[in-house]
Amino acid sequence: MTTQTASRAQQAMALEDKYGAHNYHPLPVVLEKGEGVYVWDVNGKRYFDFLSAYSAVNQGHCHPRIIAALTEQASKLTLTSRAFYNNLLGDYEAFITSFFGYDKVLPMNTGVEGGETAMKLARRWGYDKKGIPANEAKMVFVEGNFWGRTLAAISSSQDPSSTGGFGPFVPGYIIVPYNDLTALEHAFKSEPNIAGFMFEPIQGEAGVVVPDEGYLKGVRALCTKYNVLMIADEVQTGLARTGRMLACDHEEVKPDILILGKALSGGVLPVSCALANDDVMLNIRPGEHGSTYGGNPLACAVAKEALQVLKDERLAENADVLGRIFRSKMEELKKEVPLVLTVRGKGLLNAVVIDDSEDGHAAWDICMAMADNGLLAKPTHGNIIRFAPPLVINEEQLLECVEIIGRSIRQYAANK
Ligand code: IF1
Repeated sequence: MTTQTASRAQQAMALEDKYGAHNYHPLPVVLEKGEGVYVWDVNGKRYFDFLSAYSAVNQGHCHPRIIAALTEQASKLTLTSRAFYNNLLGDYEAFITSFFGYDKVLPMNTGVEGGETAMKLARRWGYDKKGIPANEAKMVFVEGNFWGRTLAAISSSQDPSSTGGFGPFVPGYIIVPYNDLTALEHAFKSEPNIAGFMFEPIQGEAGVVVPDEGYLKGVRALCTKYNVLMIADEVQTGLARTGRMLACDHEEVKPDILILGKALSGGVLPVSCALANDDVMLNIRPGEHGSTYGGNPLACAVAKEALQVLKDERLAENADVLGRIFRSKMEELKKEVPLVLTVRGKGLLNAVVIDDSEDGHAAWDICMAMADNGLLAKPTHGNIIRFAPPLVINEEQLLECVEIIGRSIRQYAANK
């Protein structure tokens, strides 16, 4: 690293420290370019991106087709607000509702806005269709959930780093254990005013927690039996990440409300949505929900192309095949290195649990070693390292990354 590039990196970090809120603790890497599975820092060093901006870059950084859609539309019309129609929204709505098989879509921007929208749709359906008494609607969430940083979202969290110092919280929430159909049925039986059950088909932030085979089907059956809306938060698991277009597709279940975000734009700009059929969607009437940027023509152009790329490049199939190879290689590593406790995941959403009993910083230090060796990943909940590359990665690149991961863990083990 020359003094000039070192100062560029240090200057960038110093500026953030001085002028930015301290609401993150990033790895000390300053990125300035991305293409496909690669990112480059200000020193020109290339890395494999194994975080994919938390599954927002499934199509790879700066996918040429998505960037072309962005730049073409950006010079025509970017935002009208919903005070008027625009020429792209209806076409995009027809496209995405057909793509996922729902009557209608409510377009928003961030993933958490998608969750808030789903919750308002569920509550309104509860009052207008299920007959829940006014202001008595309950929502069921699971332990270990993460659906964003708004007050409604953190109100369902048990994580002190999400909730501490932000109370009071949104009322009407019931929390049940994840992957526990008995507990879920007990909640449904004991509370008649439940409007919806919102959950992740695989828990991302919790550390890639994969439920037992049959859990999704069981949730679907219980929601139907007790007239509770099944709300799948696929902001992170959706859009080919787990080896199927949606994680719910692994058990062929169809949620009543589907929440999408992140890779819906291929990592180009915030685009999210809630999809539902008319009996749920049409209870919200004009002027009762929305957002300045929701459904803007730039987002419509980008999201339509981002979805088409997933299909045309068969990214779900690629994620399924390469994910199996990745987990088998990590299992081999586990046999050789005691530090590796658990390997889990589906498709290219995987995690490795590190034994941090001797050193609480083990996962962080391993991530620093991987960064030195040209691969970026970040721990969650201290000792869990998530491995989620863009879904455009090929087998040769994946095997190169397996080598980097193994070498880095061995280096850490040898030096600790
Ligand atoms: C950050 C975590 C992941 C999500 C699910 C909704 C949202 C998210 C399943 C909200 C967002 C992001 C938030 C981001 C880091 C990342 C994350 F570590 F914070 F928890 F992925 F695991 N549903 N997850 O995972 O979407 O409003 O952020 O667009 O830095 O907070 P958003």
